This record gives sequence, C-alpha cells and structure tokens, in this order.
Amino acid sequence: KKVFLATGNKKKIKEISAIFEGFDVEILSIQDGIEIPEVVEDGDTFEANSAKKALEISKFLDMPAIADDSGLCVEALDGAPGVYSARYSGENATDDTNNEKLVKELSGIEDRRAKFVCVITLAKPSGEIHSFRGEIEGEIVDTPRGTDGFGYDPHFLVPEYSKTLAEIPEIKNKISHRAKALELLKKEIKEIL
Ligand code: ITT
Repeated sequence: KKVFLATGNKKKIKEISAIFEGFDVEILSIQDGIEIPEVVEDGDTFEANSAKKALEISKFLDMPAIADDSGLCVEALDGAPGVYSARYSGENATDDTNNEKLVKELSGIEDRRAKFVCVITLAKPSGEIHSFRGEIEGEIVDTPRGTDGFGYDPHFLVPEYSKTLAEIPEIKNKISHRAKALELLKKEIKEIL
C-alpha cells in the first residue's frame, strides 16, 4: 500500500519516514521526485489546515495522501504562534528569526508553559478524511540547546528529561506531538487504505 506525504518540509519527511520505518505502508514524498502545488493554509485550526493540505494533494495526485499541520502554542501568549508557527516572524521567516521573536515576546514573562500540537490527516481522492491529534507539553527556554530537530526544538524543554527536543532526537520520535498523532494513524491506516 502506498500513501503520499504532502509536505514541503524535509525535516517532517525525515521524522515521519523514521516513524514508519519497517511498517508495510510505503511513504512517497517530494523526495521521490513527485511535484505538488502549494496549498494555501488559511484555516483557523490545525485540523482545518491539515485536512485542506491532505485533501487537495490527494485529489491532485489521485492517491491517498497524509498531511501534517503542526505548531507551538504558548500559554502566556494566548496560544500564539499556533497555526502561524511557520511564519511567526513574517513572510521570509526562518527557524532562527522565529525563535528570536519567541524569546523576545516572552522576555520578562515567568510563565513558560507551552505545547506542540500536530494534526495528521489521511485523505482519499473520494474526499474521505481521517484526522489524528497529538500534543506534547513543555517549557520555553531563552537559551537554545541542542542541534537536532527543527523549528522551535532548541527552545522547547521537556521537563521529564530536563533536555530540549533538539538534544534528544531518538526520544523525540517516541514522545513528540507528531509521534503521538502518527501512532493513532498507524492503528487505522491499513484498514482505511
Ligand atoms: P508543510 O505545510 O509543507 O507541511 P510547514 O513547515 O509550513 O510545512 P506547518 O505549516 O505545519 O508546516 O508549520 C509548522 C511549523 O511549526 C514549523 O515550521 C515549525 O516552526 C513548527 N513546528 C512544528 N513541529 C515542530 C517540531 O516537531 N519541532 C519544532 N518546531 C515545530
């Protein structure tokens, strides 16, 4: 069975492929030379954007597709950057400029609680969709630590390990928002496809 992973983010492809390693569903992506159009993410929720990405690409390729919409929600910032996580610092945002903005917004604020959210959607060309949500709680630290992972990982401390997600790549793929959503998908994917 084959499914297309509808993302332009190579770090997501790496993490999701690792989680599906040894599982007998074949994951295709842009790294197999398949080109896909850009999907406009104009929804207010992770669920809406995830479903939109999966559905549009599934119809475009006429095969089942998976999409990942994810982001960081910071308690003291009323859930920001949330669905705007990728573009937090503007149109030409990079992980570095996003992290700079995050640290600045939290300066002088004691409450550091945050969570990562991931909504994975599996869509079929018929329009059928199945969505799965995973979350991980942590705390934002001002000084980045670790070089693995991507995005906000160097600033996201996991209290149970006293390490940021960028310091614990093998563990990240077992405990992360993405890992949790994908575990739920794995239980059902073979039946759905
Ligand atoms: P696609 O839409 O093509 O999948 P994207 O990077 O634009 O790629 P999103 O719209 O879902 O994906 O934005 C997710 C952003 O949230 C991402 O760019 C990171 O800044 C952040 N993020 C998501 N998961 C993360 C993780 O595991 N670790 C660190 N940051 C993460």
